[in-house]
Amino acid sequence: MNLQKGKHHARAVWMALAVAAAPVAIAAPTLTPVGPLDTNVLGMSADGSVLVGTPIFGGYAFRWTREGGTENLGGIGGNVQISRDGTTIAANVLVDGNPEAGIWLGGKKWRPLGGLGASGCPDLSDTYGINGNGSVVVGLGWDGCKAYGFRWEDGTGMVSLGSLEGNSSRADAVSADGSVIVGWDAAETGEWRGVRWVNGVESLLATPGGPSLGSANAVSADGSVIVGGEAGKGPTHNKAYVWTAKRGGIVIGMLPNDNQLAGAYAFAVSDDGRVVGGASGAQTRDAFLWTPTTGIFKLQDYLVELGVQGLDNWVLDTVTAISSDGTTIAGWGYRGPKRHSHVQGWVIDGLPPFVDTDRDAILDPVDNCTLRPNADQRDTDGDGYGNRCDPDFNNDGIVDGKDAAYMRSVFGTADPDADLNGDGIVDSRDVAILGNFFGKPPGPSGRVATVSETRPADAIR
Ligand SMILES: [Ca+2]
Ligand SMILES: [Ca+2]
Ligand SMILES: [Ca+2]
Ligand SMILES: [Ca+2]
Repeated sequence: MNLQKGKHHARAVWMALAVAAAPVAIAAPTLTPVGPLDTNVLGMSADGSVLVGTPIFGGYAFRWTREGGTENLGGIGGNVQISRDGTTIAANVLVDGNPEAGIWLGGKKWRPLGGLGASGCPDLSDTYGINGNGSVVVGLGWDGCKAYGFRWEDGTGMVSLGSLEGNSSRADAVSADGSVIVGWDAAETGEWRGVRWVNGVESLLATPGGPSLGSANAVSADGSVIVGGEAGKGPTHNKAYVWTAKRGGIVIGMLPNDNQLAGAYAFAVSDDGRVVGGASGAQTRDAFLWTPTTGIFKLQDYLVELGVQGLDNWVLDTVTAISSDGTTIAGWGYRGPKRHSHVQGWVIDGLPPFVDTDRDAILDPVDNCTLRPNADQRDTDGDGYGNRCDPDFNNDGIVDGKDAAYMRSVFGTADPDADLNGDGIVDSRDVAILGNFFGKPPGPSGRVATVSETRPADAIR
């Protein structure tokens, strides 16, 4: 009885401390609308400071910063992209009535980059990607009505990347130094196959016997990780994928969806290749993220768990950009009191690192035992520490003789709190777990500010 009474008192004090300290110790990421209503955010500098986009029906390119807001750059929009260093913006411009890839020169002035032939269809060329310092632009170039991926650089001008069998191709993205370009190459059947050009030499991403890999949409800064869509095994090619030279193509799937038309596309990847983002769904879509241990998950759900405010009126549709370190993520979605009210860009700042230390598919910031695999997240006393790391039954912050005594008193029963491993009985396995924690605090838990983060340890003794 005394133990129980003490337990509740101590828990109340502990929870009060944790709640009071949490806003200081764990600042929630923030969601900020980007650009005017009914525009898409399509690109972001590597440090997350400058974002670019265009209205949903085109018309101009814009540049957005947190300090300066939206700047209309003119041009006609298209696939507006920005160099990793934030200095150079590429988009489509109108030349003699025909769209053409161009580079922004300041104000509303643009430098058109030409085409692959004397005439287009009617586009002469379309922007799709730009490298680290803005010296290389890639995209789709037209020679009459034949279209191929292009690489443009000052000096060489616009050069066709060709294709494997003489069908169409397209260059969608380029590595920081301009040496690796990714995109698609059409088969005789018309199917878009994911490809890369390394110093101009083209190869298919898919290997015989492996999954089909469709259009490649983004490449990591160093060119080693490529992401895209239209991937899968067998007849349905509708999933997102990650490709690396070492491991080949990995189909990362899609968010759960009963619609036969559902599919997922990856559009962005962090520098280390460990955070991938895109869109998944059918008529309506949801922004997703993928990491190696968690697999694919819905971004909006994760943000809610992290305590991000202001999400109620949003449906985050598509991730289009991820900063170098993965802590800033941008895209577009629907904003307003009703779904599909208005299209608007967004950026999320201050995301914690995408680390899953114990590899149990629960990211550290929301894992209630960050160092013990506990995918079920069982926490029977509801204190934010999962049972797997919570032999501190009286919640006084230390696992000691009092906790051991409590476990002894319920040994052989189904006491939920003392059943640390969740197998339905308090037995020697649970005693062993308690033994590992003896003399130590419970946790650590991503859901509770640690003692050192809240206040000096002696304050709670
Ligand atoms: Ca984990
Ligand atoms: Ca865990
Ligand atoms: Ca607990
Ligand atoms: Ca047990």
